[in-house]
Amino acid sequence: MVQLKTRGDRALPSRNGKPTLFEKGAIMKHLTIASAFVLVAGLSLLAIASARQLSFPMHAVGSSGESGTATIAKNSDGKLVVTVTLTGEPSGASQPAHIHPGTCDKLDPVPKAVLSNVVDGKSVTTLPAPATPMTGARSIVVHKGSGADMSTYVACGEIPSP
Ligand SMILES: [Cu+2]
Repeated sequence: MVQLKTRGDRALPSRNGKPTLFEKGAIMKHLTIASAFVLVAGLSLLAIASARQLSFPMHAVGSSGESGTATIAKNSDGKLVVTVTLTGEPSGASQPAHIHPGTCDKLDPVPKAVLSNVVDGKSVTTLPAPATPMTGARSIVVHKGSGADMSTYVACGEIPSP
């Protein structure tokens, strides 16, 4: 469920993402769990405690052929950096990405947070530090495009539950 990595990218550059709807509790809850895991796992892992990060798969939806990984990490300012990396995105595409309530099999179509578009297979968004608890499942969803293509999902990944 919770994977910890020692990647050194927790100070990823902030881009254009200015989410207004982010439901803040979700990520913090997971990060708290990740931190607890590090402590339980022993002193040898203390070195990576400051780089705590969640990583989970982004699965292709339908025949999109787009899949990859999402990570949620805390940066040095205490903000959260959400990174989505996909292979198979069509060349030149700019695909909207959101956090939606629900699981990938049963998504609420109304997003809770707006992420940066996925361009060249990557989206990086810095979100404010969480303040309220999460209720229910949350998933990162990538849409085929804007307008009519918004209703077509090309990739989805469920934020791991405790
Ligand atoms: Cu969406």
